Order: sequence, then structure tokens, then C-alpha cells
Amino acid sequence: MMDLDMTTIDIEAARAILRANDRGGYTVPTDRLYPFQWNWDSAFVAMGWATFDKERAWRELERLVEGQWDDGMVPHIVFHAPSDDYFPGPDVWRTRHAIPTSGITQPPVFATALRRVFEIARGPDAQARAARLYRCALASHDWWEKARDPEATGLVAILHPWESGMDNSPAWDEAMARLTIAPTTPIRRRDTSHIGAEMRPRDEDYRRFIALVDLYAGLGWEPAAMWRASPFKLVDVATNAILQKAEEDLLALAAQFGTEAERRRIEARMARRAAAFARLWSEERRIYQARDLCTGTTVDASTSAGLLPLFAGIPSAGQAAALAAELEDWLAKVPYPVPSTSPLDPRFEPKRYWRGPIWAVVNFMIAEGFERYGHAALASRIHLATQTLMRDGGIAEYFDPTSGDGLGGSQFSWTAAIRLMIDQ
Ligand code: 9YW
Repeated sequence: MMDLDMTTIDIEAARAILRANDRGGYTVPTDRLYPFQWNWDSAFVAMGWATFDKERAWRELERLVEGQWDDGMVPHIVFHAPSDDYFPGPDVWRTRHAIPTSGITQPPVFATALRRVFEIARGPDAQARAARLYRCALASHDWWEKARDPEATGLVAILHPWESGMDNSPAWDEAMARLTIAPTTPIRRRDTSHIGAEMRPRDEDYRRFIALVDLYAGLGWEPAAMWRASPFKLVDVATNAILQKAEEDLLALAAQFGTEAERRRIEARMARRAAAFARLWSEERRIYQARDLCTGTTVDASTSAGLLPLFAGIPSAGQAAALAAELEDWLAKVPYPVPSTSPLDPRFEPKRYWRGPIWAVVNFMIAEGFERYGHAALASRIHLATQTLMRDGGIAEYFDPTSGDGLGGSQFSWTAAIRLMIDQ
């Protein structure tokens, strides 16, 4: 157990970060490096705000859906106010929404956040606010089904690595290396002027990220055209697991705010997805792995995404035990859980973004997942490690699993939010 005074200090520090990153109802992930509102960051941040400022928690979610498109997509970035600190900005995305946004999405944590905010932040207007946001969440899940699983397989696909939120994961290496398209937009990276290049994706990654953006901008961001033309179509484990958990939370909200038909629709999607997850399980690797829809093959990369189905209650008890055993093997190599790439994989890089470092939000979901399956000791070990990393390495963007060093941006909002949530 941590001593009480230190815990109070940590909590005050985490709250201060959210207040400092508040730009008027929305929270930037960190100053300068990410000067806008990011989709899945905001969902975690709303849950963090809910622990001490209920009004602010509601506003976070409401400001995010100001960017929601008519077709239901919640974009991965909402550009509420201009800034030169980030590339690619609205001029590169060329979308047509009234408030400028990016043209792709991110893991849908929104309904999970809405349920939690509604449970904690009950006030006189909570019913009406939740009812409206329930509609936004439902529209977003319907969009995922229609736009990203048009062949009704039960699993959705991402069309850009940024949609996974795990931008340069080794799981995308092969598909990205196959791309033959080149960017038309000149690449003017801003991230490496804020953060050391050794902690960021490589230039080659950025060329490919922007080549895909240019391709889709040329198609007017029309989902069916994007689906047909995309050379990058990946069934990401994390996105599907997070969506499944979000459906569970949406269903709970639908009991109060939805119709019978909506409840049936959500339940049907959940049943289909739960069954389809069997296609992502690797008995040999003891983990879930992504599938590449362009080649019809499994992506043999073991990453922290592969543990996330626990969060949605997808694995059997036997599979959960296998996932725990797999993680134990990783932790024989590195002292801190959970590295974003298996340290047994030759592509593991402990300081480079999603190729090794620990992310507090991912730790949180994995710990909740192990808890769900009764692996309480492993769950507490992960939560405790997240707290220790923040105490010793600062409330950083990510952490080196070999040394515990805090890396990337500092004073980081979603890391602070997780600090607040662990203590709930
Ligand atoms: C970028 C804000 C975002 C996260 C992503 C993370 C990073 C932004 O930062 O992407 O420009 O690379 O990969 O998951 O939402 O914290």
C-alpha cells in the first residue's frame, strides 16, 4: 500500500494536470505536442474529471461530439482552435465538417465513458445530458457496423494505423511496407521539434500515414469509396475489444434511454462479434492477433492489444489463463507491465512509442480485464505498477518497461485521468 500523504499529493498533481490542459470544456492531451481534442483521450479524461468535477466531465463528452459527423463517425481529432504546433492540421485533412476535424476515427471508448460519467456524475440535468449523448454513442456504433464491417463479418476494420490509437505498432509493419502509394502533401513534422525523434515514429512511417490521408481526402472521405480503395484494412484486436466493451455499456444505457429495437440491435452485434473473435485467437502464441483483410492472413505480432479482449469479457476462462501465462513470460524479460510489444519479439523497442513503451490507459483496461476473470493478483500488480511509474517517472505520455523512465510528452492528460481512476 502507498502511504496516504503521497497518494494525496499524486491525486492533486493529476487534477492539476487536467486543469492546466483544459482549453474551455475540452482537454488537450498535453500542451504544444497535441493542441486539440483527441477522441479516445477525451473519453478517459472525462472519466478522470468525473472523480472531482462532474460538470467538467459532461462538458468533455459534449465537446467531443461537436465534431461528430452526420453519418455517426466521431473523428479522431476535433480542431476546436487553430495551432501551428501539430502536423497534420485541418488543411491536410480537408474534411468538410463545420468545426474542422480529421477524417478518421479512434477506438470507441465513448460509451464506456458515458456510462461511468452517468453513474458518478448524477445531477439535476444528468438524465437529459445522458439521453442526448446515448444517441451520439449509438450513432457512432451504427457507423462502425455499416462503414467498417460492410460484409457483416462481426468484426470491424481500421483503414489507417492512427485509427488504432497505436500508430506505429509492429502489427501494422507488413501492411504499411506493402503500400505503393506516395504522399502528395509535403511532410512537415512538428512532433520531433517537441520530443526526441528516438521516441517517435520514423519518417518512413509518417510518409505512409500521410499517403493514406491523401488517398482518402481524394475520395472525399466517403466511407464506401474508402473501403473499396483502401490498401490498408486491418482487423485490430484493440479496436474490436474496446468496441465490444462499449456495446456492453451502451446496452446498459439503452435499458434507460433506448428502444427495444435498439437493444436487440446492440445484442445481436455483440453476439456476432463475440463469436467472430475466435478467428483472432492464436493457440500457438497464446494471445489475440490482428488480421489483414487485404491478404486474408493473421498478423504474427504479439502486442498489448492482444490482451484487451479480457476487458470485454471475450476469452474463455482457459484463454484468460493462457493470456496471464503469456504476460508472465513477458514480465520475466522486463520489470514493468505492460509493454506495448512483447519483449520476446525482435521488433520490441523499449523507448519507441507503440513498439515497447507502457501506456497507462492500456494498463488500466488490461487490469480491469484480468479483474473480470478473477486474476486479482495480476490486476493489482498492473495497477500498482502504473502508480509507481507515475510517481517515479512523472505523469508522462508513456514509460520505458525496462527502466521505468517517463517518456514522450509530460503533464499528460489521459495518464493523469488513469491516476485518478485507479483510486476510485
Ligand atoms: C499523433 C493523443 C494521441 C493518442 C494516440 C497516440 C498519439 C497522435 O497521441 O497520436 O499525432 O501521433 O498514438 O493514441 O490518442 O494522446
